Amino acid sequence: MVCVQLYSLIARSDLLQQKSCHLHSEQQMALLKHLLCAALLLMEFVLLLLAASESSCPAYAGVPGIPGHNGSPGRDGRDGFPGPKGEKGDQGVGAQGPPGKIGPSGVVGPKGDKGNPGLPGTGVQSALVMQLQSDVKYLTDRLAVVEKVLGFRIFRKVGQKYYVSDGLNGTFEKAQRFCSDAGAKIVLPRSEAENKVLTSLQAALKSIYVYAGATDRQKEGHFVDMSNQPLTFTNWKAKEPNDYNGAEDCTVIYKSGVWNDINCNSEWHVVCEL
Ligand code: MFB
Ligand code: CA
Ligand code: CA
Repeated sequence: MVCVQLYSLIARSDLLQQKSCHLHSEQQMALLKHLLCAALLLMEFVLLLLAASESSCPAYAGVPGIPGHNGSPGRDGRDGFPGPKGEKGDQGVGAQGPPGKIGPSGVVGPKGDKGNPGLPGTGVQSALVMQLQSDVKYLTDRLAVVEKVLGFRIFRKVGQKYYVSDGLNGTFEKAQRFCSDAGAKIVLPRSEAENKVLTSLQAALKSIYVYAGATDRQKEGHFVDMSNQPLTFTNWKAKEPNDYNGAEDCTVIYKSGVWNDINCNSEWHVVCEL
């Protein structure tokens, strides 16, 4: 209740202070006016202090002030509404006009030269590709063979084959393992020509006999190659093979080129073929 009384006193003194402090000077009240203003201000200040000291009073909102002077003019507004359409301009001078319409088709020209042959059809292309793949594989395989051949001390080219040797001596078993480890087989001439090449290599080795890849260990008197295939070419010496002492199941080739069956545990030069 105290607060209400205080606030109503403040409000009334505030109103009185606003009115009296704006009285016109003609009424010869200037001195009184200033004294009255100061007294009212002092009283408002004291009343405010009293209100603030009443901890339970809510904050005083104050009497709304007299409206202020007009503010400065605002900034220019947005552009105005578009004006009316202008008149059509004069014809441009020297300006490039728009491209003309497409003209009528020309007269058919003379027949052109004969074109180059077209690419082979799809079927032909795949055949070409397969052929190329086969050629590449062949060349790759041949290169691998040549690289092996270059690993030996001596060699001779025989058609698509090579006869190679390091001048090693050994039993048939040792010869078979040496050639197999080198990715090769024991030599076996398949024709008179191949047989002659082998003798030239034996001469270079100063060899008497070299082992050949043919035996009759499976069936006496029936010589087969290392793939157990019957021989298509032989050059047996006269009265050979004779299974001398019943213990001759391997084959050697003499430096003259004739063949003889021999004991497999005897030691002779090793020549391989790639
Ligand atoms: C035989 C021959 C055999 C032995 C023996 C010394 O020929 O067939 O293989 O080389 O001589 C007679
Ligand atoms: Ca025999
Ligand atoms: Ca013999």
